[in-house]
Order: sequence, then C-alpha cells, then structure tokens
Amino acid sequence: MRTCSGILIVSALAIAIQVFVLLPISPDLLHLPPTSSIPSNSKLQEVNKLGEGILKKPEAIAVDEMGVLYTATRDGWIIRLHRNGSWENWRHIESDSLLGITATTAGDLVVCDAEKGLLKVGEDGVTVLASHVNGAKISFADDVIESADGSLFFSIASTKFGFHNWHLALLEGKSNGQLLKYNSSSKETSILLDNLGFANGVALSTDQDYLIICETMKFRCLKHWLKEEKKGQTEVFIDNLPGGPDNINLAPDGSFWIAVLDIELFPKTLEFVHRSRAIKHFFGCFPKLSKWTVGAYNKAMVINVASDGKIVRSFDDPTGKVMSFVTSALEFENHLYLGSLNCDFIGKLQLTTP
Ligand SMILES: *[C@@H]1O[C@H](CO)[C@@H](O)[C@H](O)[C@H]1NC(C)=O
Ligand SMILES: *[C@@H]1O[C@H](CO)[C@@H](O)[C@H](O)[C@H]1NC(C)=O
Ligand SMILES: [Ca+2]
Repeated sequence: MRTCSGILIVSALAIAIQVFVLLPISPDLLHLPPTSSIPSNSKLQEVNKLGEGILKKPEAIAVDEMGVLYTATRDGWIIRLHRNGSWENWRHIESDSLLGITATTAGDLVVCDAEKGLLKVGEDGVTVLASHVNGAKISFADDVIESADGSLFFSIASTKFGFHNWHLALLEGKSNGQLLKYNSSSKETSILLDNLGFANGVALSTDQDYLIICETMKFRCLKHWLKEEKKGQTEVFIDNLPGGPDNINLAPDGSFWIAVLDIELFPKTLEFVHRSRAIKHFFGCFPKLSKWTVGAYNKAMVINVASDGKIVRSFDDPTGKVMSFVTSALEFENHLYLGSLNCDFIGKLQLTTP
C-alpha cells in the first residue's frame, strides 16, 4: 500500500514537472475577439481539383506575367502549371516548410521557407535573400509580396515557434510576429512592424500606397501606409473576422481575397482551454494533441473584402467535405485558385459578378 501511494505520488510529480516546468509554452490568456458570422453557402464544395495527387498541401499560389501558375508543396517542390494545362516540377528545395510565394517583375519567384528565410528561385537556381534580421535568425517566414521599387515585404508569423509548432504559437497567445522589408539594392532586411499576433498574409493595394497584413491570432488585418503623409502609420483594415486570416491576395478590381481559418478547440470547448493557463500548459506539452486546438482541419472559408474594409462575398465548405484548411485564394482570369494545408490539389472555382 505504501509503495503504491509512493509510486502514485512520484508519477503525479513527474506529470506536474512535465506540465509546469519543462513546458514549451508560457501561455497568456487569449481572449479571442468577438467574431462576425457569415452565412454558409458551401460554394467551396463546387471546386474543380487541379493537380490532384501531385500537389502536397499547396499553401500559397502565385501567377507570373505570362499567366503561369506556381505553388510550393510540402515535399519541397516549386511546381508550375503552364497555360497548356501541363504541370512541371520546376525547382526543388530541401524543405518541408515552403509557404508564401510571389512572382517578381524580374521573372523570378520568391518563396518563404519557414526554416531558411526568404529565398529567390530562378532559372539559375535558389539563393537565400534574407536569413537574419538585426543579427537574429529569421524563423517562420510566412508570406511575401514585391513592390514596384523591388522591395520585398514579408511576414514572420512567430519569432518563437517554427512552422511545425504553429499551433503552439496560437495556444500560447503571445504576439511576437513581425513585418519585415528586404531592400533589393542594399540587400538589407529591416523590421517595419513588431508584436503582431501571428503575422500571416501580406498584400499591396493597387496603387501600392499601403499594404495589408493579416494577424491570424487577432482575427483582423492591418493597413500599413507606405506613401505620402500617412507613411509609416498603421490602422485596422478589418477586424472581428469569422476566424483567423491566413493569406491575402489583391484582386484585379482592387479588393482582396482572404482565407479565414477556423480556430476552435474540439469545437465549442476552445473557450475553456484559452481561459485556463493550466490546461494550456497541459496541451503545450503534447504538441500532437494541441494540433487539435484549431478547427482549421474541419472546414474552409474565403472572403472577398473591398478596399474600404467591407466584406463583399464569401465562399465556404462548412464540413470540409471537399476542401478544408484553405490558406489562400488567388483571383486570376475570373477564377479563384485555392491553396490548402490539408488538400492534395488546388481548388479552382469560376467567379460570377457579386
Ligand atoms: C506545355 O508548355 C510547356 C512550356 O511551354 C512545354 O514545356 C510543354 O512541353 C507543353 N506541354 C504540352 C503537352 O504541350
Ligand atoms: C534601399 O537602401 C538604400 C541604401 O540604404 C536606400 O538609399 C534606398 O532608398 C532603399 N530603397 C528602398 C526602396 O527602401
Ligand atoms: Ca500563410
């Protein structure tokens, strides 16, 4: 009996040490903002599946000036879709964490590698453009856009966690994301914004007078002015989104397409998890388990937001039957191309006027 309770005490102690001392996260109580709800239309269940089976979780999509479509997959391929409909495994990078990509005016592709930093991919191979900022290694580069002067604006989701522990960053609830700028003539990288709540998608406005940066954890997107009298100022572009915004892309009409993730723990129980430090510690110690602190795997939603910050239309898959964890929506030639971290294809949806 005595040995038995001894063992019990020792095991309880071991668990307590595991949970409270060796913890990978030091959680804040995350107060998720009030969310707006948008009626479901199941439109994302009507997509055509492009490249099914050959595209492993294509997170982001870009189209170059020739109309060639690019994506980066979990197995490290930059794969492109030619106008004649054929797919090409174009370049390979030793990485399973390729995220945002963009086509540059010089004809290269720039891709965010959540482990290596900002990479340029061209006919002559792969070069690292930025791996450090202010002496610190860049981890978790997430999305990138090029402006007309050759600058690359890119986001850092978290300065503490990497891509494979992205859910821990959300669980911890601390804002340590950044917006960085790479100057292509000086080749220097600087910090434009700090303390962002999981900085994610970045897009420039039509006139490039401002950029929009998504804060997944805050269910909102910020507008950061780049020109004229408001240069350097930041304001809220849209908040109280129905979930966490991921990638954002400018549409031809000057509006934006934003992919919105469902961030919920075991649906409905999220609230209690995020209100308790102890429970967060517990989940933080079991990364596999804490992956389910987000419901992104269960559904998909994209919204179209006008330049005045008003939602114009939205498409969703409320059950994840066809698409789930949709991370990006790119409009091109009257179609929407949808990337996802849970699908093995790109969804293609014909657009009609809203
Ligand atoms: C499609 O176009 C690409 C690029 O021009 C070319 O390399 C490829 O052979 C073409 N494929 C077919 C089936 O025509
Ligand atoms: C890039 O850096 C150079 C040298 O510091 C500076 O003169 C130039 O204005 C910068 N360009 C941009 C677009 O910020
Ligand atoms: Ca992203």
